Amino acid sequence: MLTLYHAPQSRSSRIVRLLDELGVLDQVEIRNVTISRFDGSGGADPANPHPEGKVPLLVHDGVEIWESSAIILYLTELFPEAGLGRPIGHRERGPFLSWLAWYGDVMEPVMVFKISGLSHRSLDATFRGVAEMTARLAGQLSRTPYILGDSFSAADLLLGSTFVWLPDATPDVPAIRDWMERCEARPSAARLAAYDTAHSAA
Ligand SMILES: N[C@@H](CCC(=O)N[C@@H](CS)C(=O)NCC(=O)O)C(=O)O
Repeated sequence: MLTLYHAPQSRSSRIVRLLDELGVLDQVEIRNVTISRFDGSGGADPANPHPEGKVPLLVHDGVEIWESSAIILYLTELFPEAGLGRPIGHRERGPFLSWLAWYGDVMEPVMVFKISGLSHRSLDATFRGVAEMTARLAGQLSRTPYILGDSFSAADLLLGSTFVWLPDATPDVPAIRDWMERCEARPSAARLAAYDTAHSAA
């Protein structure tokens, strides 16, 4: 039994999209919950078992899995048929794990500091900044159409979700813009937007 705790238009949206890409939406119960939003609206939902009141949270047979990259790894391994993860032994396994971790350890902090207008020597020393993050992405995407190589993976879905969330922050770099266009042309992007719109209104 799989349950995803989800708040429309939030970081859990990318997990709904992943479930769609994996073709398993019918195997997961999606429970919509409220969360505290940046603008002060909303609030933690007593129906959400996440210890910090956050989403996404996946519960599998009573066991909680939290943090987007962990949930993505878990689901791509549970449902390998769609080929969105990279199994042990695959030559893209290492880069797959690395990009998932890089998202949470570098990309997201850098973006949050940027939109918060924060800058400090120790932040720069630890995470670098938007220029370095952009160069890292562009370096890969100027060599391959997707982050791991020739085919779309859950790493593209996770990294790209940053610029779905913050379209104006999409770097003006052709390799990155073309990659986002390729990722967002996938039917799952429009289906997620429709899903979240329908459930936001509810
Ligand atoms: N690093 C976590 C971040 C989760 C997170 O902060 N989610 C936001 C939604 S966009 C949330 O639940 N915020 C409510 C809160 O912080 O109370 C992940 O990617 O899963």
